[in-house]
Amino acid sequence: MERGLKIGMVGYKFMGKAHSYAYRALPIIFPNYPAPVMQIICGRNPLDLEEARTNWDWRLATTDWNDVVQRDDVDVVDICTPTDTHEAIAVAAMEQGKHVFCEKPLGLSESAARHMERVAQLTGVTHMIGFNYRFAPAVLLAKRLVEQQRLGRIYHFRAQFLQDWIVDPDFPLVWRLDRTIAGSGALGDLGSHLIDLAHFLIGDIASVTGVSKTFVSQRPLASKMAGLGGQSESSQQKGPVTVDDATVFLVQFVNGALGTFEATRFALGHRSTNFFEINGSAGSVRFDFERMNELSVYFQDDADDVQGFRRVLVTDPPHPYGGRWWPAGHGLGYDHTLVHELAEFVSAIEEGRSAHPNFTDGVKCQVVMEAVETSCQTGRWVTVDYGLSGE
Ligand code: SOE
Repeated sequence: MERGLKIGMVGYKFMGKAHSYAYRALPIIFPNYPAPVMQIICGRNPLDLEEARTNWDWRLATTDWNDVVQRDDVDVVDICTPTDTHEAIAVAAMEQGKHVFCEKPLGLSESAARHMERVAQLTGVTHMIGFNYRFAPAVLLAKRLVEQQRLGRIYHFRAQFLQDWIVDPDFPLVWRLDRTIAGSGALGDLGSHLIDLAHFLIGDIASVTGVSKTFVSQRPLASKMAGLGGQSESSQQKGPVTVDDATVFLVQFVNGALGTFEATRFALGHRSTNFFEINGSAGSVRFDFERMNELSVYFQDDADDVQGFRRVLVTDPPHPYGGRWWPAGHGLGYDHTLVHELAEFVSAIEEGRSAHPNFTDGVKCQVVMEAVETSCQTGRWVTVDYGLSGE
């Protein structure tokens, strides 16, 4: 019986490539975890699919995800597809007893996400969602400082996820701009990460108020499906953008802290700025993904003549994942957060425990996003009711 976890992955664009890379690195960096076996990759276009299979060294390939979920030689299904297919693939896979890793956001709606969570609980499989920024060492250090009360009582959490890839009005109408496929725009694609970080670092949210905008409402039809980076040829015909280009919102946390959030694809000059700052009664921290190996910290009890934010390079042995990769001073990147999250997933499967973040975190995120959308439509504050059936 071959050891290791046999992976069936659905999707081969940005996330499919990133996860393939992470599976390759896993056994080198986490040799004591079950080694992933890259068994079968699934995608729609046979030519692109075969190129992905050979380039990333997957054993098999299929254009039918039903094949992936039904195979006896697959233990895990990794869903790297657009949002509209998450629910069907995940439910079918879990009903076949497969463990499931699903990219964010979990589903097209709160009800879809709750269905996925319910099936995960009924089938008892290990389930996880791809909120990868939790796994940056500097983010984990910020969490440690909050949990150890070293920032004191938390007053503010401010977070921004800023991109600019569709500022050009001639950028074509790709799937991320179609509500029926993506579920939402900047809110679900970028805001979901910020909401998860808020839950992870600060706690539950009591109420929200928001405003969203679609700056460019019509775009050239994409002559073929293209992803974020893939420039598809644009036709002269135009179609409607049915998602938000930007959503900004305020939250009141259950613990009394205030939150300000900004998710936009129209922040010209920001390729993928993912930033948060936490202000407490005893200190503050600042994380900027563009300098992801650093955490800026401020502590009130520093001597009066040296008060100020200082930079901690989060690569030393006492730091999260310190020493796991390289000696102190050698930084990590975006890809390392994916290796960390997949290490959490395979170790949870091996140890028979819950993985975190999981589908319950996905449901909580979906609940907050729908509250924000309701507020954007009504112009009022909306109370958040997680109504969790989970653990
Ligand atoms: C595109 O906006 C995107 O790839 C998101 O979908 C990812 O979740 C984020 O990590 C980077 O930007």
